[in-house]
Amino acid sequence: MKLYHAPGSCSQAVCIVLQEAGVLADIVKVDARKHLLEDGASYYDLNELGYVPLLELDDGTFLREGPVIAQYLADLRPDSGLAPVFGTMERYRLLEWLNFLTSEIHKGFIPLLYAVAAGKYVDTARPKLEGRFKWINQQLEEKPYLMGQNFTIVDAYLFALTGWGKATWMTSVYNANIDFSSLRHLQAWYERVRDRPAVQHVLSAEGLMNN
Ligand SMILES: N[C@@H](CCC(=O)N[C@@H](CS)C(=O)NCC(=O)O)C(=O)O
Repeated sequence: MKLYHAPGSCSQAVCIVLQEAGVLADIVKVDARKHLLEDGASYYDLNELGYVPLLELDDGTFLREGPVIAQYLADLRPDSGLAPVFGTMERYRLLEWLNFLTSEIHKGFIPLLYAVAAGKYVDTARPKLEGRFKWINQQLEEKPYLMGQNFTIVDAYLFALTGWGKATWMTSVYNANIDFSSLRHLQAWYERVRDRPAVQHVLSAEGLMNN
């Protein structure tokens, strides 16, 4: 298997899931802004949509969409606990989180990432995003992870996205800083996830240990 990945992007969540699941894959770096591979080849030749993550399976077929790739990998290792079994109510809870993170947080960042073009839209997008993070903070009041006692793929996804609002490289390149100062449950969760060996491994491989 090969994972096409851009450090610090949403595909970081998939790298974390690979590590947590103990699934081996070659990580192929993509420059997601220039849409180039490290050897200069066009990434569009592999994915005409131009975005990461993209998983190439051993039979040469491709799987797109981060939340789906993460579930596929988690389901390869059912004992990992990274995703509840299909057909259970818990699986629908996981899907509920994945859909929320995709539509309300991941894509909620877009106006901030393209702030110059988006102009005044940032003024409405940022408080909306901060409100969503505040809601997540409340959800974490009485449990260590989003789904309860165990780390799952939704924690990996939220970790990558929360990093966008916290990391100094992001706030200097973009205008993506989010005020997390009063969200202590989210802060504690962030540190808990960051300190997991699999996450440390991924951050170190991406050169993002100091963010
Ligand atoms: N729907 C896709 C969106 C992925 C996405 O937005 N990837 C960003 C990085 S976080 C990217 O590669 N952007 C480059 C581009 O769209 O050209 C998914 O959830 O996997």
